[in-house]
Amino acid sequence: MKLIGSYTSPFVRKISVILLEKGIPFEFINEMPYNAVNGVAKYNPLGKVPALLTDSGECWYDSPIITQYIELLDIAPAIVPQDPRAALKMRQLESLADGIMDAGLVSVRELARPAAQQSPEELVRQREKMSRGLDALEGFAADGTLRADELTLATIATACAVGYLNFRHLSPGWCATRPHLVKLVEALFQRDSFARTEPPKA
Ligand SMILES: N[C@@H](CCC(=O)N[C@@H](CS)C(=O)NCC(=O)O)C(=O)O
Repeated sequence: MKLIGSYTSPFVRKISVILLEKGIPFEFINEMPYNAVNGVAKYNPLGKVPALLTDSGECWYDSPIITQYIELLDIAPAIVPQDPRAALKMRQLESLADGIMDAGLVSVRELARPAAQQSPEELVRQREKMSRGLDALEGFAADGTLRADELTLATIATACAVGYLNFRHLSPGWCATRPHLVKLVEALFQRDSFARTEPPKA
């Protein structure tokens, strides 16, 4: 199995963590989708990472589809419940965490533009998405929907989203008012799979 990705992408990290946790061997193909010349479109016509190339030559993208594919392999530990409604709820939490990653990514792209071309309104819009998303995750961590002692698709995606905000310094001080989320992500960050997938220091 080959995972096409970049070391800084939170979506790629989500997939790497799941493969590591399940002990599924994979080769990492490092591609930078934002480079003018890159090989990503060979695997995903949309030019985005992650993509997962299986040994039989199937290619899967985007990350929620890849997580479904991996779960279908039925390799322990299961990270999505069997019950279809419970599974749907978990995938909604994955979408919430992914949406925070999306907003983070848009912000990073906006901030990479020359200062005069940046849109302060767009940056505020994205910051509000991140903030509301974090508040929602804090609520789920507080009411026990997300538990620090559980390794699930939702807790993995949550920790990847928060890890990305930390890495890009996008929401400084987020932890001051979200104690349950802090406890949750700190537990996940202790895991070997998260230590091995930490984004490189710039
Ligand atoms: N919904 C996609 C999002 C993936 C995504 O946005 N990946 C970024 C890197 S973090 C990318 O490849 N961007 C390249 C581009 O948009 O051209 C997923 O979950 O896989």
